[in-house]
Amino acid sequence: MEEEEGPEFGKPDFVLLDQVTMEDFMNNLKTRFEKGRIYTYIGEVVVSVNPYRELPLYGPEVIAKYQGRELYERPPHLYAVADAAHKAMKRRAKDTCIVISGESGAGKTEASKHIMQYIAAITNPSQRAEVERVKDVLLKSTCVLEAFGNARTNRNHNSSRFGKYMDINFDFKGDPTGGHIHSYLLEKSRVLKQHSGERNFHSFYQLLRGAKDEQLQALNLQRDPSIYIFTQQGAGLSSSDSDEANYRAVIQAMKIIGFSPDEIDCVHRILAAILHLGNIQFVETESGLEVEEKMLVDHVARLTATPPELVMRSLLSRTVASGGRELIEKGHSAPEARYARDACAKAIYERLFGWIVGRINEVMEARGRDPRRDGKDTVIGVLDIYGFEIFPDNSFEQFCINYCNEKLQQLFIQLILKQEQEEYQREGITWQNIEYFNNSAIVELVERPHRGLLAILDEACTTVGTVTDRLFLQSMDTHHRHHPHYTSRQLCPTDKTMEFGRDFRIKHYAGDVTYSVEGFIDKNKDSLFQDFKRLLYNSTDLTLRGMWPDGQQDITEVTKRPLTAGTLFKNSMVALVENLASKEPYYVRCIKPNEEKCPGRLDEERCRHQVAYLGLLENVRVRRAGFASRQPYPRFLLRYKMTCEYTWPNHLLASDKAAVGALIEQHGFQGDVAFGHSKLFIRSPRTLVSLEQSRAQLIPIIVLLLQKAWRGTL
Ligand code: AD9
Ligand code: MG
Repeated sequence: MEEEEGPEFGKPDFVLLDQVTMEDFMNNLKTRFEKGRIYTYIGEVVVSVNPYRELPLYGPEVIAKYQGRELYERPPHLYAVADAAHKAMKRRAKDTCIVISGESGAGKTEASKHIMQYIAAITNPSQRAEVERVKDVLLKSTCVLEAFGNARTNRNHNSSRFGKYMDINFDFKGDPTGGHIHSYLLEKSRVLKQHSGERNFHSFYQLLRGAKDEQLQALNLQRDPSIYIFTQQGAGLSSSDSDEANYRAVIQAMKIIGFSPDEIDCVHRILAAILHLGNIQFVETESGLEVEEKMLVDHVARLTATPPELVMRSLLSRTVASGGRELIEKGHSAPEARYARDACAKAIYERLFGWIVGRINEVMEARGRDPRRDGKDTVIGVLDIYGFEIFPDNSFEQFCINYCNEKLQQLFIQLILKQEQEEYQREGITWQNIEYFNNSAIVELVERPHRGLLAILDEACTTVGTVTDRLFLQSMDTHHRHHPHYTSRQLCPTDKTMEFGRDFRIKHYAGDVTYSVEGFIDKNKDSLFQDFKRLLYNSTDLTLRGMWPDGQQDITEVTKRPLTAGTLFKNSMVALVENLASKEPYYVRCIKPNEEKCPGRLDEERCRHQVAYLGLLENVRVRRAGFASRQPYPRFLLRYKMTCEYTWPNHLLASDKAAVGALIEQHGFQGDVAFGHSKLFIRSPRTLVSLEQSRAQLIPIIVLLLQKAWRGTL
């Protein structure tokens, strides 16, 4: 690598390790990390370790160094991968995707931002206005989505609580013409409840902290987050200085994207309505259930532009169809009313988030399509999705997130192998299959029709009568008592780390996770009474009304059961994986160096675990078992021609391939290489290292000779 420094900085590619053991891998990772080299390759995969401190690795000067260069010409960097994806797209009209994975706090979102910034910086040299506009929206969308979809958690102060896949469309010049964001499973339960030390979504604190006094008054809000049940948990963390600045930044970003002042106002009213809704309490009186502070209902009604009496009615009762088409109003008990209130608060926030994503997509809708490609643009997709999660208490959300990671891991292994195999075929080189850990049994356990855990959960949700979470657990136990990746206390009575009738455990590829079934059925059903939907659909605020199109249905028409949250998630994952599989993938594997977010400290035990479950050693082995390196003949010559008398300074052979053949023969490496149609394949990293050494020894001599030649002393 041209600019890579000496051995004290470790190997820039794990493929170059002398041996592929965990020890060697960790030593290299550590050596590099301590020297501020947070990026290392495995072939074309970037392994990134979160430094938790600002490093001088980014910005226009660094970007300029990577632009248009080949991956191995510069020290490992995200920019190189972004450039490779962009080049593949531009030169070969290939759709590509960059998949960023790693656990919470490992640096995925930061990596995705660097990648976007790189792409924005290297495109549109002619400064076309419409392309600049698309770039602005792309970059600004991150700030808005983070405000509404990120929150402070114990693992990460700016944790993405949704999965994000963003397609960027490019025209034939390689300039962005539009984009589309898919969001996955927003953790909406956070609206109601946060663990100790954690916060609700940033948006709430930003509003409370950043809005002017008059605006807060108009929203009937007070500045102190501890007044609101939804923001008073996570003691001592309620707001910070950055909330105030971010409030302004988000509004600014929304304006640039194209949100109208009315729309921004509506967003704030919705946030305020949710806060008021959270403070509504119910009391049982002799005349029935009542709301304690009626004023709050008035606030909610005014902020959502709905009649207060209807808000009150939706909180205290629900409409049910009794027999035929007759509708009756059925009063809630206090727990039912609390449940309905919470479901409503969560749903309003989720719809708001979905609407924001939709509005950004409207603005980014691809324009200026390229007629030379039958109207089809090429695409780079960037996936920044939640990493594997193991908490002390794991619930439905972790179950979905970990299933998502199983799917992505499966894809990773398949594609890395597939890609290798395809390249060998293309180049006419024989290849032997490599064995690797196949996690498809775990994916099947979760998603298989009829017997998979999601199917069993759906069945429990649609069974008439009261089916409890406990019965759901029993059903899983019955179906999977012999499954190698499934267990529960019932099936393994001696294991006291699980609770009877509550816990089950999945042996994930990344480790064992114990899930509590409590709340699974409820979260999967994800039901919201039609009364709320109708109420909000009938709002006189057109923006808000637009978020509730399903509210126009009459209760008697709502016969079809909506798809469950689990099934919707599964479908979206299947579609995502299909989409990724159709593109040329690039991978960024992020590692979190320590739990304490401490700058520059690498906790070996934690990293070892991540290296293991990300399958990085396997990745190195696969890469080495095939060919450690491959280079087009002209590039190879450019780099190493000085090491051979037949090729320096220029060769006279029939082709570059023949010249490379002569060079390889002179070094005696014939047994270690294969000659493809357009590329040289080198099996052992040692060969490459040896070539690099010869080159390094010759460079000073050549420089000296050149200097002499210039001075005319030669
Ligand atoms: V989560 O799954 O969304 O909870 P991420 O996205 O993997 O997680 P994130 O990118 O948000 O993690 O990084 C966490 C924090 O680490 C950031 O807020 C930064 O403070 C810090 N970080 C991450 N990457 C870098 C970096 N390249 N340079 C400096 C970094 N700091
Ligand atoms: Mg993130």
